[in-house]
Amino acid sequence: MAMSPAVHPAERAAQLRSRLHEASHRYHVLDDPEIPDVEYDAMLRELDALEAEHPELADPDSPTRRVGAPPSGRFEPAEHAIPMLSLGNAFSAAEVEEFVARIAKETGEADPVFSVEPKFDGLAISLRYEHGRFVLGATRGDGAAGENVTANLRTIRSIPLQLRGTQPPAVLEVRGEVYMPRKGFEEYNARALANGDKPLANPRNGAAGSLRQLDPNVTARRPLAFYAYALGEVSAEVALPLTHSQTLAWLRGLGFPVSLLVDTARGSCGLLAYFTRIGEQRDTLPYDIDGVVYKLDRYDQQRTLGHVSRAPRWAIAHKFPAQEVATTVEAIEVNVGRTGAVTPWVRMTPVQVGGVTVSRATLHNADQIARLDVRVGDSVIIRRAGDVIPEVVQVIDSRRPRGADGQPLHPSYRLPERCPDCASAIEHIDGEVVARCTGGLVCPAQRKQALIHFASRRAMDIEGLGERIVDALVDHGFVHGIADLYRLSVDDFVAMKQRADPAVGELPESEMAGKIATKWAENLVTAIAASRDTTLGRLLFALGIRDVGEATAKALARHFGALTPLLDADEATLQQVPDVGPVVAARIAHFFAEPHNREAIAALHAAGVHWPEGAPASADAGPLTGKTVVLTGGLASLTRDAAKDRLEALGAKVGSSVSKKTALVIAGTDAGSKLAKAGALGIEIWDEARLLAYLAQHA
Ligand code: 9MJ
Repeated sequence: MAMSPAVHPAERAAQLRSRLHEASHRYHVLDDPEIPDVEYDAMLRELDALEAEHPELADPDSPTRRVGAPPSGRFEPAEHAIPMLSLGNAFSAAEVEEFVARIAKETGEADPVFSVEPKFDGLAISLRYEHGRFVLGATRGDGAAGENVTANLRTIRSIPLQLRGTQPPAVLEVRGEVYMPRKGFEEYNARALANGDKPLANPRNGAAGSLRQLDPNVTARRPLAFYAYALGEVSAEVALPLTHSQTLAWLRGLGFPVSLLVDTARGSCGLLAYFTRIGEQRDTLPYDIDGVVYKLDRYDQQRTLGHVSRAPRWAIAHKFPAQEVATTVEAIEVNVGRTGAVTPWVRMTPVQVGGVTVSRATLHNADQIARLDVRVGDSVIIRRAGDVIPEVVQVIDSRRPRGADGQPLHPSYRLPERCPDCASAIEHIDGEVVARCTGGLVCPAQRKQALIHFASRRAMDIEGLGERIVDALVDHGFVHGIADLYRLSVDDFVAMKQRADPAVGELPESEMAGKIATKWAENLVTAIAASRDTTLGRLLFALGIRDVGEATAKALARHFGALTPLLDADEATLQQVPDVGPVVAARIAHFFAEPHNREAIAALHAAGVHWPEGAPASADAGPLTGKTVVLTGGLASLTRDAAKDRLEALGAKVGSSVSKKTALVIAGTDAGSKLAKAGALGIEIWDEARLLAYLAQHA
């Protein structure tokens, strides 16, 4: 996006304005944005800088001079008595420090107090109440006038139709954000896909599109919610609080939802600490946020600072690093999973998203490919949320490579008919979203995934046996089935390493062969050997039975106590296990009916894999049955997973947070807030020694 020196500033400004106008039209009027927000922000900043540097380029119609887009004309216009401002942005700690320094200078206060708030990613609206009744609701529009969407807003349950309290103001305008909670968004899209309707691109577009429906009955069926964060016009008789944070508390009292995450903080250190704290919670929040907002708390100080064309000078939005960016598709490939599920994915030009470089994104399934029509060469928007695999969310149609005849250069993508790993047919059953390779265990891709799962931490927990090593073991014929792992020697690993691609990252560099390779191989052999001593629950989970997750595997182990009665159980017996319904019971019975699966289990047994067996559990079997135990802090003599296993074997449910329902808290070293909370709630607390004594007693 950087300006090339060859381009004249006036030309560049014109180019940026035209692109920004187009992007803004697509976003605000058509509800169909085509470029990611970061690109828009970057262009706007470049234009802002250009206009500041070249005052002769000033233009009252520049996109830098207004807040949003004009009303689309589909709704009645609604003028804002007080303009609806947007916020300036900060993208780094340095910009926040600069903002605070400026405010400190202009207010003369060294350490001013700020109201700190999450920045909700939805649609800004203004709600007008006259004598306590909701009379008008409008979108921001261009800041001076928006669209009258009162009828639609009335359908949102978190917007009060009547203020609480006995003496409502003659006029009160409350501003805030309409958003779509993540759960509602996901449920809506699942239904839309099932009904063949167009799914929503993301929760923000979902909120905007839903509010701008001409039929309020449609809006009423969309899962929307509201958070209040600002005031508009307020009639003169109201004695307003002196600070913004007090106003938010007052609004709560009037019946408005105000986020519980709002707080106050002092100085840039306080603001940055809040940014970090909210950033850590971001992925677990029930709604999307794209940053935090800092607002100078005292109204008298806000007035001293005033505002510029678009935004108040006393507030700033501190944005999280982008989660959505544009890049180019270099190839579309498929990956075959443990159950044969075929997942298409794109290899793309590497890009930074939210601070991480990524070069692959998932396309989920064939339906998603058909919906997006992703092709090689396309510019696409990808999104990365938390630790999940990045996904392709949109194709930028206007950037699709086309020939002189205007036709796309590349055809629509079709899933291959044969598995790229074993050439077996790929089956796409009508009504099922997922296509599957029919190769079963002849398919090396499925074998590899089964091995990776078998070795994973929550399964057999073989440290160091990751994807790359499993790939090499299967590709070079060292391992076919899971039991083969237990036959591998140090020499096998060293020989495999010599044959494997020297670039394989997990393997030591080839020059360092010799001693280091031997040490590496010894560690792996030791880790594999250690995994022989396991639990029935882990083994059942490790087998990778479809739909048998960790919790079901543990429930099966507890219920049957031993492997043999489980192997012989029919579907009706299996359904007596908590949480096992007819589908899962059928999967388990089919799995154990397959001779090759029974052989694999026998081979594991023969290779020395063992686990304690006991009597089948009755409903009140374990001494901790029905009790929730929470582990906090570090334990010296056993891992947290091992402690969890042992407690669960005694019937306990191991929880992650302390509440009134917690029966017992095990506090290791450096236990923090959970321990304090347990103390406050009067919950029984044990140290590690007490836990070990108890486990020994009940072994
Ligand atoms: C959002 N989007 O969450 C403001 N905002 O205040 C919060 N937006 C805002 N405040 C004044 N928390 C103008 C915009």
